[in-house]
Parts: sequence; structure tokens; C-alpha cells
Amino acid sequence: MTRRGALIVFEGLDRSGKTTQTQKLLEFFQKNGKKSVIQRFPDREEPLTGPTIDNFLKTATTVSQSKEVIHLLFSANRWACMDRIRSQLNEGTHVIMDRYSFSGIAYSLAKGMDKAWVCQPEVGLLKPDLVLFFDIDPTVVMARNGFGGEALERSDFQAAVYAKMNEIFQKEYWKKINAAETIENVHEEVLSHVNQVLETVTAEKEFQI
Ligand code: T5A
Ligand code: NA
Repeated sequence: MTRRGALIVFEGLDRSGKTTQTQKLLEFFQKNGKKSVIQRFPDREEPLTGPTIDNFLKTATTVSQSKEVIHLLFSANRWACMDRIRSQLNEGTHVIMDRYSFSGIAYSLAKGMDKAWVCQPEVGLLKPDLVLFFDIDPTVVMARNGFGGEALERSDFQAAVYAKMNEIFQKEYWKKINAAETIENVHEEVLSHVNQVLETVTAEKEFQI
């Protein structure tokens, strides 16, 4: 029987280095002959919700939208991809996720929303085998190249998201990564956690936060 792939999630603030590192992990797996894919959330290519989310992220400073609707759109975006991701995992492909439910929850909590309410739409999504939290001081990421291009990239808001991510960081499958290190050192730290978890991958579980 094919051993299922691992579901590895990268979480953290805007510009904390997630996309850089998901790409490096993909290259590592490919070099070692392991089938693997990157799944970004929000998935702006997802036909039902992707274009609306993309538009929100590019324009939210000028248009006022319902926090509830935005929250549910991001969650629906994940649900719309679940069957495909489940199939990929079951056929033995590692799925590397660039953000997931924890961004959905932390960004909405930072807007002052109720915790039970924001967690509910995530219940039943696939449970990750590993969540790598890219821990970095919000003031450091704000100085990085490209910060500030999108609606949620404001310093006060990023500080609030950072506080909320730390608050929900409590499950045994969360690991902190020192994201202020060099790209190569961060990659090494990522690999050390990934290699440990690959040994322990078992059947998929329902999402629980
Ligand atoms: N959102 C998302 C919600 O509100 N709800 C949700 O449910 C979800 C899923 C879009 C926004 O949507 C919000 C969160 C976001 O605000 P996105 O499209 O994923 O999310 O955009 P970001 O995650 O913000 O992607 P970024 O590209 O901005 O950040 P990354 O991927 O963390 O950072 P990366 O790798 O692109 O690197 C940023 C810069 O830093 C450099 C890179 O070269 C690059 O220039 N860099 C480093 N510099 C120094 N040292 C290192 N170790 C470095 N690593 C990278
Ligand atoms: Na990114």
C-alpha cells in the first residue's frame, strides 16, 4: 500500500519568508525523488472564491466589507480545495502549504472577532502533520522587501496578528522556526522538523483547533 504524503503547513506574518521556504522544501523533496506539491492559501486560482479574495486583498483599504463574509470566503477557499488535496495525500504526494486555517483564524481574531465563531468553519478540514510557525518580530518583517503592498500589511495589524498566532500556538504539532535567521539556516531548521515528522505520518484526521 502507498504510504500517504505528509501535510506540512507554513504559517506566519506577511513577509516572514514562507514562500521562499516552501519553494526550498519542494526542491529538497524533488531532489530526493519524493512527489510533492505546494498549495498556497488563499488559492487565488480557485474559480469560485479566488478572484473575490484577490480583489479584497488588493482593495480593502478603500472598500469596507463585512468581516464575517471575508472570513467565510477564506474558509470556503480552503474547503473548495480539500478533495483534491486529500487525493494528493492518499496517492503519496507531500503537500506543502503556504498558510492554512491558522492564518484564517489569527487574521480574523486580530480584527476583534469571536474565537469560537472563527474556528467553526475550519472544523472538518484536513489536520496537518506539522505546522511550522515562522516566528519573527513584526518590526523586522515590515522592513523586508515588498512589505506594505496589500491591504492587511499594516504595522499595527501585523503586531495584532503576531499576538494572536502566539495565542493559538499550543498544539503538539506546531513548531516554532526562528525566521529572523538566514534563508539557509531557516531551511535547515525546517528540514530537521520535516524529517522527524515524515517517520510518523499516519491516516488523515479531522481538523481540530
Ligand atoms: N489571509 C490569508 C487571511 O486574512 N485569511 C486567511 O485565511 C488566509 C489564508 C495574503 C493575505 O491574506 C491573509 C494573510 C495575508 O495578509 P499571501 O498571498 O500568502 O497572503 O501573502 P503573504 O503570505 O503575505 O506572502 P508574502 O509573499 O508577503 O510573504 P512570505 O511568503 O512570508 O515571504 P517571502 O518568502 O515572499 O519573503 C518576503 C521577502 O523577504 C525575503 C524574500 O527574499 C522576500 O523579498 N526573505 C528574507 N530576507 C531575509 N532573511 C530571510 N530569512 C528571508 N526569507 C525571505
Ligand atoms: Na507568501
